[in-house]
Amino acid sequence: MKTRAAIAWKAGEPLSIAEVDLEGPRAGEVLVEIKATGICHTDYYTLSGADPEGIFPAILGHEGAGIVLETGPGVTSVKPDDHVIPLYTPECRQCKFCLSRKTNLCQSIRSTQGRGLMPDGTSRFSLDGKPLFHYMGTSTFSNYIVVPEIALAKIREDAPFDKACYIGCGVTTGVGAVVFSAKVEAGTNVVVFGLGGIGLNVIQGAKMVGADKIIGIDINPGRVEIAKKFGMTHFVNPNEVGNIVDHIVQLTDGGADFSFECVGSVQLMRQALECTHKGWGQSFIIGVAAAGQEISTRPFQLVTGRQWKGSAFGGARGRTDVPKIVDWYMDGKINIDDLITHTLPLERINEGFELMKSGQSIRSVVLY
Ligand code: NAD
Ligand code: AHE
Ligand code: ZN
Repeated sequence: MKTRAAIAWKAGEPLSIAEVDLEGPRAGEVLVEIKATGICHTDYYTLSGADPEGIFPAILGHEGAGIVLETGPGVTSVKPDDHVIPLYTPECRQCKFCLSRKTNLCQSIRSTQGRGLMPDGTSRFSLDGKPLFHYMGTSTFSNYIVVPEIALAKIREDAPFDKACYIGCGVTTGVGAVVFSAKVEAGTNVVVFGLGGIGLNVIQGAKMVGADKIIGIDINPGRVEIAKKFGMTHFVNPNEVGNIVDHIVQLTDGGADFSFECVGSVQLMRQALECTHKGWGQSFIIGVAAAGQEISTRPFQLVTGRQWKGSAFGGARGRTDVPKIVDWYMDGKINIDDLITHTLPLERINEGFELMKSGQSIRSVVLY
């Protein structure tokens, strides 16, 4: 079949819209009509050329929601007309990682996914007979996609696609980092570096679990109002204080219990670690730093009890936890609507990237 898609031909160049060929689902695969997709900073990161796994030409996008159209042989967990969110972190429930119960990082198809291919080592997308690469196993910048069954969370049918798509990455990453990865306790102090599409979800997760001080840090003062609405109690603009670490340590009487880096800057990752409390502070890296970047700190920071950790997809097990997060949204426990600042047709997807880069948008959503 044909599908309309935004193609990333080359690093650093705008996406171009074209009709591409999509092969039907093979064994264990599912054809999905994508109804809406968010634009996440990670899409920009890969498009920029900073991603060591970035390959071109590819169809980017990993924050979608849609409807199952057709299933391949052997598929049992979804059927046509089911509403689904594609998962860049699948959940096979059989690999060593899934069975460990210690991580959400299912590895059953990670190596082919990282090479832009389906689990059998081929692509379903092509143009003029030449293959185009998949991206993060999802490629939601295409109106129709083929994905492995284990990479689909079935969600309730009354959840609107234009909001549910954001649960495919940003909402789950931010709220999940608080709830699943850090298990933030009520009454603790939380610091969030970066108040964008991820950081604001960390803020609302921290508020949801009853954190005490919720300190937001951003260089964009335009983020203050929305962050307060989502639960931020204190704002710090690093350009307006001397030493940001000292400032936070003072604000929190010795350091934060938890910090989250949601920018992708190795300098901020260090500050995020060092502003946590001696003896027990935990700092979670969420931001994705460019190829070649490395983090550093004095080992003394760890000797004295601070812990440096990371969180991917909020520690969520996609098929199990994503439907629960959809319920949280539908029950009014989390707010998605106010974070989606712009909606665009696929033809204007490049404007969505510009809005993110210039700090004008929180999330732009493409509607098919
Ligand atoms: P975004 O562009 O919406 O937000 C980034 C925010 O950081 C903006 O508000 C910006 O003003 C702020 N910022 C930039 N430089 C800063 C600085 N020096 N100090 C303080 N604030 C600064 O991006 P996003 O979609 O929220 O993504 C954030 C990061 O998280 C990216 O690196 C992205 O790749 C990563 N990410 C990781 C995961 C994961 O699973 N680990 C999932 C999604 C996104
Ligand atoms: N290819 C990148 C990896 C980027 C990365 O860390 N991705 C996150 C999700 S970001 C979503 O917006 C993730 O889930 N990582 C775990 C994994 O297995 O990729 C790079 O830098 O190499
Ligand atoms: Zn993302």
